[in-house]
Amino acid sequence: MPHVFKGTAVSLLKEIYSLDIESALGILSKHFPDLVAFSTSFSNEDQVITDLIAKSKTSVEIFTLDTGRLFDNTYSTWEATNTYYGIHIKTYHPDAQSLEDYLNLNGPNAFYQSVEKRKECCSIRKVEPLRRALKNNAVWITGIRAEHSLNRQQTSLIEWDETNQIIKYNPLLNWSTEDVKEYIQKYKIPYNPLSDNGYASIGCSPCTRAIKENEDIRAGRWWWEDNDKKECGLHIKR
Ligand code: ADX
Ligand code: SF4
Repeated sequence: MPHVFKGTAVSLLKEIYSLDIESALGILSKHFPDLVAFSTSFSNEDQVITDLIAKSKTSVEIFTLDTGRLFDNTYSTWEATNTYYGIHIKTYHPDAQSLEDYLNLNGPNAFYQSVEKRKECCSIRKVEPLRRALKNNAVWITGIRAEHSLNRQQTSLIEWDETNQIIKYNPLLNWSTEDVKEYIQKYKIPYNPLSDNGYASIGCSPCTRAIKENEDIRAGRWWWEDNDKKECGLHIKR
């Protein structure tokens, strides 16, 4: 495990606070060569970050958590992104035995039965693979934005993630939905076409639906659950 701690996050925040994202990526990569990793779900936010990483010419690793239940459009966006940038986005999969046990016990769609079973599915398909992906890294880059939820409004541009013992960098924290769209249109980069059809936030296909006008950005995620339960465990603060 690299030697990083809460204090490192605080001093890095001061260092990069007023910089543009490409320069900040350069600073982080210089501090932690080959120990900076970006998790992409191929959301519009994540596509912007992938583009900025490519432009920054840093060695930031890009990985995804393939839950096995993503939309076909998400897999196509992944393929298009690999081709566009000439890269191979790394993938982490759920532990085969844990998933097999869960499915044999609960059936294929148990996430609709209870919050507990839904969280167990997220834990096997996303959270445990994320732990493995972050294990030997010092900085984790994500596409979370303050506009997504109240929880995320309490997030900082750079913060210490106690759960994963890692520095977390959220470069688009203060971007609006419009800022993200404008960037994608300006640079004509690949993006998930579902986002043109009301899918404001995109996760696994059985747990995501399109939103109606005036609905909250994350209303289409786990829509059958109460609002305060709508996190899968990737971004939970301890
Ligand atoms: S979630 O916690 O509700 O699933 P959300 O879909 O809002 O998260 O995405 C926020 C950020 O979490 C993304 O920008 C990305 O950094 C990370 N993330 C979410 N899902 C995945 C995934 N399947 N693979 C990799 N990163 C992901
Ligand atoms: Fe399972 Fe749904 Fe969570 Fe995906 S979002 S890991 S299918 S419960």
